[in-house]
Amino acid sequence: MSQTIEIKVPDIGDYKDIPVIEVLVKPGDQVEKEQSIVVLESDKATMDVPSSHSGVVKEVKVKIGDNLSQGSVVLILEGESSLAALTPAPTAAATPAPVPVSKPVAVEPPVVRAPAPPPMSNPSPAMDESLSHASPSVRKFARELGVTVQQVKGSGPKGRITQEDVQSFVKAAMSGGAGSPAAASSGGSLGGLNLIPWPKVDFTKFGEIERQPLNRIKKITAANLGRNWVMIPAVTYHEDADVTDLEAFRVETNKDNEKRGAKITMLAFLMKAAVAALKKYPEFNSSLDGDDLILKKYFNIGFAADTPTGLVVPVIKNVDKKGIFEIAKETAELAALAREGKLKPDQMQGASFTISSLGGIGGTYFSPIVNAPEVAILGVSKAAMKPVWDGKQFVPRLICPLSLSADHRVIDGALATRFNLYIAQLLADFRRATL
Ligand code: CAO
Repeated sequence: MSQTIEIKVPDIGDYKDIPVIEVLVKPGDQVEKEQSIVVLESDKATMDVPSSHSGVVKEVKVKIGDNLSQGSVVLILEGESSLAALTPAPTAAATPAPVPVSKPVAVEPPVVRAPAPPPMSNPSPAMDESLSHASPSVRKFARELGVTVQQVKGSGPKGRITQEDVQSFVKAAMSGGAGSPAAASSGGSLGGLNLIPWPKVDFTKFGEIERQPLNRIKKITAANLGRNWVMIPAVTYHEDADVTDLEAFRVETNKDNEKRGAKITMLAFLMKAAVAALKKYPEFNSSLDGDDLILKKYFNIGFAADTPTGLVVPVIKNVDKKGIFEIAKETAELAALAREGKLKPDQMQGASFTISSLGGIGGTYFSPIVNAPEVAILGVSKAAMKPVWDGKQFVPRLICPLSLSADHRVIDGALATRFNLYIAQLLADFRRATL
């Protein structure tokens, strides 16, 4: 026996009235549980809404352009009786969380983040994207490249836009050609750089090759990092922090807490030190908005997390109000979610400063890329024992390399050096944070 089931939008955090940009099913389609049924896109993130049940689509209740919130009915399914028995009045309550399909604004940091990259130019408000002839897959392809389809001239039947049209459009844009989105947009575009085209090489002339398409996270990361690298005049400042005592304290505390299963990490101390430095030097906790500087009174710290599919930047909110154990636990949980690809958009938003810690891997120093619209990022490499002159002799100390990249439009070199030095001093002696 089958039963009619309403499939609703599940909990999508603070998001409300989010436009549908793609409907992925039609009446008569067989839908599996957790299969994506519509795609929503806010100005911050794109998310797939999954079906809470399997069954056959009886009716699609939404269309492109409709605004949906938690609880909006998306589909009517003809489902299996066993499911219906479990949920006599089926609702979206059991629906898995929507999957953000655009993630970080990956670390930006060298990092990727949840927001979709901004379009390469703004569509005219008079234009309705749904009027452009393009299939959902071509629209998706265009969105991944940051192109709005109404900018593209279609060469298919009845002016239909093909994937090749989108590719040609992007090529023209990359070479700064007329009609390119970059050339068309005002300020902040890359078109003004008037760059020569990217070198086109037939690599097979030199040996065997394999072509591997970039995954979605990598494409979004590339778009964000490319923009940040070109648009932000960043300088990287290096400092050495003596973490001998801190590391000894951390190891000792972890021994004491082993039975509780709680572990404190260097990253948690770095976050606390970063917050103390942000409070002392508020320009670092800011964003540029035209000729204004937005100074933030909250202290949310993003951290670059390496995942099998690319870089993402989960965000720990209100670090100033949390203890070291709590921060360590939350970073471990968010890093695990990141690796499983299960971070929700709001878990990757709202950072005021980012830390990119490569210390668990190695390295001496590096130049992290500022994660716009933040104005600075702290890169941390592997601490190592070094001989340090104490005035009378060389003594072995555990030295942690810090690399701070800062947007020079907001932060001068002297200020950046003071900030970096202050973090190093805090790591050497956390009592300073209480002064
Ligand atoms: N110096 C020396 N050792 C360090 C260290 C440092 N600065 N930071 C961490 N370690 C050690 C820890 O002590 C730990 O050792 P034990 O297992 O013996 O205790 C080990 O490295 C792993 O540390 P951890 O479990 O605390 O993890 P983490 O805090 O180093 O990293 C996370 C967490 C999410 C930041 C990490 O998994 C990650 O993804 N790092 C990569 C980030 C990245 O890719 N950044 C570059 C972005 S730009 O391309």
